[in-house]
Amino acid sequence: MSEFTTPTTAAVLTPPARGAIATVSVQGPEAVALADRFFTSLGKIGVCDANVGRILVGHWQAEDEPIGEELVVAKLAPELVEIHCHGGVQASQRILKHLASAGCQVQSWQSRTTSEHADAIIAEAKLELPQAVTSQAALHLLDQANGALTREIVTIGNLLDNANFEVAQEKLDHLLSLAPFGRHLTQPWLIVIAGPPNVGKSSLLNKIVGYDRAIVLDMPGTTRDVLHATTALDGWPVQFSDTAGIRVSDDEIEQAGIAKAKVALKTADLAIVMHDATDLKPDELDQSLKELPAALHVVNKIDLADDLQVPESGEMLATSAVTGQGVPELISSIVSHLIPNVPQAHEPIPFTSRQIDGLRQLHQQVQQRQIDDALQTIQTLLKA
Ligand SMILES: Nc1nc2c(ncn2[C@@H]2O[C@H](COP(=O)(O)OP(=O)(O)OP(=O)(O)O)[C@@H](O)[C@H]2O)c(=O)[nH]1
Ligand SMILES: [Mg+2]
Repeated sequence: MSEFTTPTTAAVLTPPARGAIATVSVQGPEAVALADRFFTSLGKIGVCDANVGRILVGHWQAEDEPIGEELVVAKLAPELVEIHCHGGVQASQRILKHLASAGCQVQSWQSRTTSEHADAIIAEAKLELPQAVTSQAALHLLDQANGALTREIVTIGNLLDNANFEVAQEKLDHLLSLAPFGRHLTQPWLIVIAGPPNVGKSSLLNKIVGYDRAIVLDMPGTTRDVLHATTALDGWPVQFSDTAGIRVSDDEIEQAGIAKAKVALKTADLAIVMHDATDLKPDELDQSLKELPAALHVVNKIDLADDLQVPESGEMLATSAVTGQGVPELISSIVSHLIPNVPQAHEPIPFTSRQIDGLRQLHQQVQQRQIDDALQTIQTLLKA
């Protein structure tokens, strides 16, 4: 089939996991002929004779194989056929193998998605959508898949064409301010729980995620490795990391755990630095916990401290990881710290590093009034 100028391609659209049904999409001038080569419908209607929109039930079998499969073929367009076979990896791979043996090009669903969209940003949104782990994150990505960011970038291009540089610059400033939010639509915010030993770090993690993720013991130095737990706060994806209590220690394993805790703190979007209400000594905190760029300080075990005097310097929240007191307020603080301004529905948001890098470059070009270069950057952003 190499003589065809437009290739016919096949892609599995469903994930390679256990499932009832898998879908193989065949697109191109030979799509219908390829389906007819392996498929016989129950009503003996060929896919070539079926009207567009017709769904056919029948039998799929390669000539050289002793056994076939009952499945459904849908003719979605004159050059687009979907084969709905049994789920899992084997059945769909077998169909791909048959199609490939007849000259069809096999492609990934990602390549198929990219090739279906001339607009690079819309294609990226469609590729990222399956990675969204919460419905709120998915809704914002869906807005971008429906063209919100593309339209904004086109508007910025029009502003540049009309020498309206200040407004273009304002729009770019706003878009770039949403970049951290956009990146976290598919990657959870990283929150590291840290502090001295035995203050209740693991207990707080367990309380927030609602199950016993970490071992809790009344023994300083219980947690050694960094433990992760993923959850959603107010509908936003977050990953908590529980860490070893930071103190001076001779124990080699504990030292290794403390080193890992310090590394985790460096990559955190937010640190929760915990203190013990029954032994409150914020001034004695390890230096590594004092100079964090983004931290919420939490005094835990308030159920044990009737006359707790929370230091006035800096904001401190009070919790009990045992009774749950103060935990909802802590969660609200975490969310408002990570996402001070939740974008409106349908708002344009950059969400991939390619887009963010491109917008930064564009921002610089507009600032320096390199307008021809800026318009070129816009073209590249929209058509990768
Ligand atoms: N009463 C009370 N006890 C708590 C609270 N939080 C933790 N504890 C107790 O304090 C002890 C230590 O708790 P952990 O959660 O293991 O403390 P940690 O900070 O993870 O300790 P390390 O892993 O050793 O650094 C356990 O006995 C917990 O039950 C709290 O809010 N109130
Ligand atoms: Mg612990």
